[in-house]
Amino acid sequence: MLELARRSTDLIRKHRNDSVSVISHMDADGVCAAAIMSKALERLEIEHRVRFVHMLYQDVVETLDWDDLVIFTDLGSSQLHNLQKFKGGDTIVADHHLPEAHDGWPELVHVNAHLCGIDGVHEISGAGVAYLIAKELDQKNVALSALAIVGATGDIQNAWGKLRGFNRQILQDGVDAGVVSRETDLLLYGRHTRPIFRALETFTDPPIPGVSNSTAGCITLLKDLDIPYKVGQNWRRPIDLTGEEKRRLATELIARAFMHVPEELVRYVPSLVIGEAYSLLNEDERSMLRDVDEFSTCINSTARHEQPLIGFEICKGDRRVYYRAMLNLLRYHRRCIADGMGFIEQEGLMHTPRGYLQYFDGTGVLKETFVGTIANLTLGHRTCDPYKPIAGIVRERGVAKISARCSKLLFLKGLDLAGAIRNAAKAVGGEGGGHAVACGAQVEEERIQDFLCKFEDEVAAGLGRPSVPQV
Ligand SMILES: [Mn+2]
Repeated sequence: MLELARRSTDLIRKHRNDSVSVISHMDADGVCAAAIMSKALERLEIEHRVRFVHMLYQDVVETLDWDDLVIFTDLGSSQLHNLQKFKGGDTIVADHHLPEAHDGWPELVHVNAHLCGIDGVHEISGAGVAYLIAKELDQKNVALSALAIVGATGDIQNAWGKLRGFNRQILQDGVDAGVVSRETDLLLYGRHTRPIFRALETFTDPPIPGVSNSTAGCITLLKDLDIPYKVGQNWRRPIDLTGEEKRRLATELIARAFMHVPEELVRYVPSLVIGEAYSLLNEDERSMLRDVDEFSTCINSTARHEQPLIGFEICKGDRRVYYRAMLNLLRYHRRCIADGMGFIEQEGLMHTPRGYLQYFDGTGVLKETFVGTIANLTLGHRTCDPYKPIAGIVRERGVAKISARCSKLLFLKGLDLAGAIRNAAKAVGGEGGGHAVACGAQVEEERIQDFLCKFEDEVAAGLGRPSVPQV
């Protein structure tokens, strides 16, 4: 990997005074990867342009400009066949998705984790690969490890309750550089920003009886455990709890989850309640950007609303104009969520014939880029069986786009939802992929029922497989 990173740095230096562009994936990891690459290029005073795309489909590639050096981050590896027009030109593909073979393109430097014996699905992200190149360009770029951690989290590579494999080396770089801290903590969302009872009520994977989705229940729980949720006029945040209070709370959360979770999944519960949490030490203590998980969610929402440049500038350090723009976007995001969940509430969910899968069709109501967010939240909603995957569909111009999500418990049990959706899509002439608990596909609209049946078969088979080894 380092050898390939070195070859890319040679190529970057060679084009110091030429036209350079960075093309990246429009998701949290892709935005972080582009920001890392852009910061590294700026340090060398190399001018460059940045563009974000969903996928490198043929029609998208047509619209990309030909520059003296083109750098793809967090995409490219699995769609090299669509990049023919860049053949013969200096190109870097820095990616962690499963690569396809290529030949007759000696100018291509293909930096892919899988080609170096590293598990790109779980152990390094696109931002991580970009970071390795940045670090090779200049050791001072170690501070960018913070963004590589945000990117890995965006791709849910911490689904075990902590980062693994190569990501841990990057994490260590961040700790050594003083930009990241690592703590064992309750895995509550909003550790630095939300009152403890709010953080508790939004905890839904696994569902905790009397806690998930229940403000009153959370307040009663805290009272019963003798954990004050207010000091004077101030709400206490998860981060404000003492170690002893956290232990008491964790024990109770795990015990309650045990009552609800099916027996075969019980052993995975503790790792979803307690795990490693990461903080970014250069961010304000009460900021949404302080916790890595929240940071990545912020960046993810900019990408979901097709405003990745906002996320990109935030990653690069802007805390003024773009930060305000992001806050506005998040307000809009919350409104979209409320509307989307209202729709789910009203319509309810449908089920595939064998009952392994639940789904909804948001055509005409939900934006295609937003259906995944709603699928994710629906998983924690009372109308949903949290122990079965859920798919959200949007049909547009004869094409059905599907986003699927499942509980981390199913992933820990061994279900690879991305593999399942890829196989199912392929079986009906479509395309699919993504991450183990969050993925998507597109198929022809008239094949949607066939697709759902195939997807269900794949899920059923996947749940029968042995569990992913724990590290
Ligand atoms: Mn990625």
